[in-house]
Amino acid sequence: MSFKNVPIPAAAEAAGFTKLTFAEDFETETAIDFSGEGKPGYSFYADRPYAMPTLTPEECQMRDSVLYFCPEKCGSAIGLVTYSKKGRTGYTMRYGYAEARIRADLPKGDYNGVPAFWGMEKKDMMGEPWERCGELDIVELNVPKGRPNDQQIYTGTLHEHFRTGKRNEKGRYETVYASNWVNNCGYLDQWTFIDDQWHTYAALWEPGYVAWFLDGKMMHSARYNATDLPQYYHRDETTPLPRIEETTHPQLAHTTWKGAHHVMETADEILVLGCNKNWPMEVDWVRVWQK
Ligand SMILES: [Ca+2]
Repeated sequence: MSFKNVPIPAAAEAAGFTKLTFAEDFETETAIDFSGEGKPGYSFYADRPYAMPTLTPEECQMRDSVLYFCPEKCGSAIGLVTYSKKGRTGYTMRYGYAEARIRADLPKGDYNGVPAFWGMEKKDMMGEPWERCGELDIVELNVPKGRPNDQQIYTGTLHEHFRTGKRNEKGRYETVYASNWVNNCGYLDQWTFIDDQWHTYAALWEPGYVAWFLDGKMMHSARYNATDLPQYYHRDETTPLPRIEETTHPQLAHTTWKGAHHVMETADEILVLGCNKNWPMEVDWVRVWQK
């Protein structure tokens, strides 16, 4: 880490998140552990959860303080992670301001992982049992539905995943429904198109509240609690976005949206960088500011 005199983002400072608790500039060999063993002292780990193959140095090249990330297989945008399942070491986040400077070109064909900087609960990535699990997508680039790969758009989303708690015949925990995602850009009035230049993507996460930022400007926010439906807002923070009040899975009808995302209050999020060789991305740095 070589982060002296890094300016605190205005939104982070306003929330009291003035301590830099994670910082990676992709300049030194301690940026990524390729050993597959999960050795302490690295920022990112190439050994991945969910029995995915360990990433190789060819897929994660570093030049001139930039990560050129083009993983061959990156289902669900799971690439480099800040916590190693094998070594049980690394970084997790609960509350703070997480940001990354990222550049991506348009997709060059089929892809199975979009350029993304996001967080998933440690208990899921470690293969532990859970019933509800929170996911914080700080940024995912997407292509508008029904259009060719000629535009990339910005999305920032909260997901809550549900499980029954039972194991299937293979011993894996049964997931009955995942992602009651509410606030993807499809629910905003206008898409936010992203060009091929560098941009800074961030999320501010406080108890009951998440706000998403693009180049320091708030894009949208969400408020949630344990007893009501989550509410999402336009960037003015006063105009509510429409709620989605149905679930697509009948087994969860009784829990429909109630208290969705309050699970985040006990979430330790492992941060993830993901993309695909047909939709690679470059990452200049990743930082997290906390109290
Ligand atoms: Ca850098």
